[in-house]
Amino acid sequence: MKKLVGVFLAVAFSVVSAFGAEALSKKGMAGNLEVEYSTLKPISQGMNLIKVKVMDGTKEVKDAKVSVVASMPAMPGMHAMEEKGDAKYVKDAYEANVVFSMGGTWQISIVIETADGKKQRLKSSVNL
Ligand SMILES: [Cu+2]
Repeated sequence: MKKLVGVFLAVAFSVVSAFGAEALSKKGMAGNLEVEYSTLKPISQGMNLIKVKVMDGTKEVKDAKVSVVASMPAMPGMHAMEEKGDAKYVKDAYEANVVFSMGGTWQISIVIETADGKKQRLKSSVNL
């Protein structure tokens, strides 16, 4: 009986943590540009849609080339990994699909090349 209660609690907790996990939303600067990146669902192993908004002061930048690079340094038994997603401007934000092939901490680099050819980057990280 005790064992059964334990199993029940484990299931209940995993359901709570699945629903309790929050979608990602982070902000930072890439040079003089304010960058916000977010996901609709909690970030997880596999393919994730990442939305990126770029502001130059109060003006939204919609015509830049934006890419999202996720990388993880080598660890014991695993070579370094890098995934790149080129973003497209869709409706109200740039969107990129990025694959996280394993759990852990990933370095995120969002590269923004504005129409004037200037490249600026936001460095961040996510945990999954
Ligand atoms: Cu790894």
